[in-house]
Amino acid sequence: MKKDDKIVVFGGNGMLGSSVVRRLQTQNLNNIITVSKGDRCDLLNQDRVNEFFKAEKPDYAFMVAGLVGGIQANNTRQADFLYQNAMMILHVLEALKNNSPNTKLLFTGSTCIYPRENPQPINENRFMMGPLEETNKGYAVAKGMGIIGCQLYRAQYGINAIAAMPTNMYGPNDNYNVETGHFIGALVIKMLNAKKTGESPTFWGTGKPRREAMYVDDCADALIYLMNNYNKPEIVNIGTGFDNSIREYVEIAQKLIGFVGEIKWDFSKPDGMYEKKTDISYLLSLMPEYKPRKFEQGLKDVLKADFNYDI
Ligand code: GFB
Repeated sequence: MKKDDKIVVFGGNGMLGSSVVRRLQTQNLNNIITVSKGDRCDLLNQDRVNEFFKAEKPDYAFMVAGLVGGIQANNTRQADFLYQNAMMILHVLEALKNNSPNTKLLFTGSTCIYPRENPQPINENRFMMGPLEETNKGYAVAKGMGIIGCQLYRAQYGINAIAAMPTNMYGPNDNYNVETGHFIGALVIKMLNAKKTGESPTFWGTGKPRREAMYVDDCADALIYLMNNYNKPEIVNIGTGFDNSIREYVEIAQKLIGFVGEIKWDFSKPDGMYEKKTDISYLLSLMPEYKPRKFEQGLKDVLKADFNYDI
């Protein structure tokens, strides 16, 4: 990407989209259009998306928009997650084909596209190799369809569409709603609140599942790198390569924030996938300098960025 290139970030107000914008700006890339929910370009409306691409003809488009949420939001709104995420990427691909075929597209999926059970760490070749996790089936099918969409529009129409699969993320501008958000965002809010009130926080499930936790800016840097350097149909994992159990994350946050009371667990809530550590060897072969920060550092960074809480 060069200084004057026109770059669109779909989902530019979200956690990942806003991070992509911030990180582009640090590279002096400022010709950026952000598109968010409620804007002129409603991604659920093919006509609006067509008009947008016809008018703007951007050089690059980061498709990081989507209906996203944690395990409970996914599990209880499976049809919405399926429909909205599937339609958004199909509309973008179709609009590109008809109105702006020279735009390079980067689509973000998710590691939940992989089967429920995998040899760890999960290599990209596990896509479509087995039954999906039930708690996010709708989202996973939509994101998997997006991958195939990118590959098929590339093969049939020559669209330069690439697809990256980020692992679980947290960071500035996260969704801190404890009902609909992901685990790390909820962990931060619940632990800060426990420290303030002295009341025990309650976490979901058994605490045994293992997850990676990637700081969103590290993901954004990898996406920007891929946009600049990668032009193939094969998907690329963006993870950390290291994981912890949910219980271990709670202990780390407890120690860092300084809450000494009891932790409660709500076993009626689902655990989801037992483990999903990503194999990031393909990404490292493309971007040898990729070095995602450790969770302890990222937690300090997000506490400072979003809560002005300096440790
Ligand atoms: O991050 P999370 O909501 O989503 O939950 P997934 C991760 C794990 O943390 C689960 C546990 O085992 C939860 O039961 N957990 C414990 C909590 N306490 C909490 C809490 O207070 N809030 C939340 N949210 N979880 C998502 C998918 O799955 O992964 C999405 O649903 C997406 O589609 C994302 O793909 C990457 O990791 O289970």
